[in-house]
Amino acid sequence: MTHVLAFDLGASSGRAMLGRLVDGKIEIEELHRFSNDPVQAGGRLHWDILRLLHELKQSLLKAKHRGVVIDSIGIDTWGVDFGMLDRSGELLGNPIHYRDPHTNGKMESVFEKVPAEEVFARTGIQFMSINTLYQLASLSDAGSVLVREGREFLMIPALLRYYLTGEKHNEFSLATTTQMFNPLSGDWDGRLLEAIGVDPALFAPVVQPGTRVGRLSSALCEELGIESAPVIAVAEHDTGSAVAAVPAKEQAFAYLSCGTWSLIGTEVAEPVLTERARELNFTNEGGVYGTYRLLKNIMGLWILQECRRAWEREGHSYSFPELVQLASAAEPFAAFIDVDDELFLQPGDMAAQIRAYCARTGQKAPEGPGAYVRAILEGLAFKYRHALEQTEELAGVQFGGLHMVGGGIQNTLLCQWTANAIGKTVWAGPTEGSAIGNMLVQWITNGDLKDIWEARRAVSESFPVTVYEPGERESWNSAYDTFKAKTGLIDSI
Ligand code: ADP
Ligand code: LRH
Repeated sequence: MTHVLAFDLGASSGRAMLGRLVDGKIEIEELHRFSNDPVQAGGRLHWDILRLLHELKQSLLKAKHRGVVIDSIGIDTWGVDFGMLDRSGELLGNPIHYRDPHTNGKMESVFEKVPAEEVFARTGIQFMSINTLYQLASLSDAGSVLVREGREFLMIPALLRYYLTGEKHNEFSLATTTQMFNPLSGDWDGRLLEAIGVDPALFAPVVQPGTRVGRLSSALCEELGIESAPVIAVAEHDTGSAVAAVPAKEQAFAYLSCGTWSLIGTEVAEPVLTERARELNFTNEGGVYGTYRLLKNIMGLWILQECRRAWEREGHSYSFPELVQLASAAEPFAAFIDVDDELFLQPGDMAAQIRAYCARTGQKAPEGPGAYVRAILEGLAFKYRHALEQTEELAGVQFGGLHMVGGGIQNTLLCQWTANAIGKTVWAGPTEGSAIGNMLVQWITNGDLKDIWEARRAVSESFPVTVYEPGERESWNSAYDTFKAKTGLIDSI
């Protein structure tokens, strides 16, 4: 029996999952799970890349101890971040975390060189200060060694793959998240790179999801005492892998990938580069097999994660299920927050940020953890409705319901409130969407599944889906109006 191994690294945790296909059904097994803890050092927030590499090696050892033969391996991670290699292939510095504040104000300074309209026309990507374009602009302006001495730009999965195989390739789905990749030319956008003072020669051509990109190196195999195995560039953007695993039967479907971030949208054949898409600040990220992911990045459960961390620092430890329980007992529609406000982007005491938001918008601050969590979850559900309506407008489709995947679907209250807010059915599952999508592309490449639609059918036949029907609508509709008034969000046409 052969297996594929999926490394799926989210912003809060990573896992190594073994997958096998048995009579067309998918079976998955968690080999290893580890937290992904950013590290503040030298005035910068970093990813602990060598710790992550260590965890991948631990996973390979666990696979060895399980006695399984690995057919192939794929890696997916969060978007936008990267490492830079020097002329001898050494990593320059520890990769910087997208939440480091060095990109504050950088969007505006890039737009002085290339107008925002042109940036969107060239990339089709949502304007967010975390995008690689603004990270590199900041490093370039600061005369960073990464820009001066860098010879090879590798996004996080490509960097990890380089350490496992010695090969260097970036992958398409992830490349698009940088806002430096032009979907029309199918290549890195030289004009944008030159405008920010970065040499386009640092960017090797990208490979498509499903490309075989090397094998575990002999040095690594010797170190771990393991057999080599092929490595496949899957949809190396975790959201790209999650969307690949949505168990949709219809071609036009809506999804919400729910984890540290919330990504809501639909799959399209071509990027939507219209004026309206730019105005609504939508994104067109690369998908699998020639598709694009027309979606909106929403701040997501990050705010809840940060609240939990802050309460822990104060000596109050809550599990996620406990927080959900407290929220369900709190008063409904007491405070309305726009989860995408910039107050919530950087790490910190989110309860204090919520109080600041309430003060700014003339609302009474929540009292007690349950009230804070309630405001966050309701705020997310309202934002999902807002973005789903905009997706429908841009794609010209009315969706019958919403597929939710990712770790966040374990929050059953959020799933139910999402159904209430959007007034449509929510189908929740699978939880491990990204890891499963990672596996699907490997199986298609290996010839074990025919195409993405056979793969999605296998997902729907292998994993339970929980159905949430919208409950009482009147109070959610009138609360949505209050939400828009308090947050100042505009309506879709
Ligand atoms: P990422 O891949 O971005 O690191 P995940 O998809 O693993 O994130 O989702 C993590 C989120 O899922 C957590 O922030 C938390 O809000 C939610 N979550 C995880 N487990 C539970 C649970 N048992 N009950 C409720 N929510 C949960
Ligand atoms: C979700 C995600 C999202 C964004 C963000 C940086 O994990 O990949 O799609 O790109 O992280």
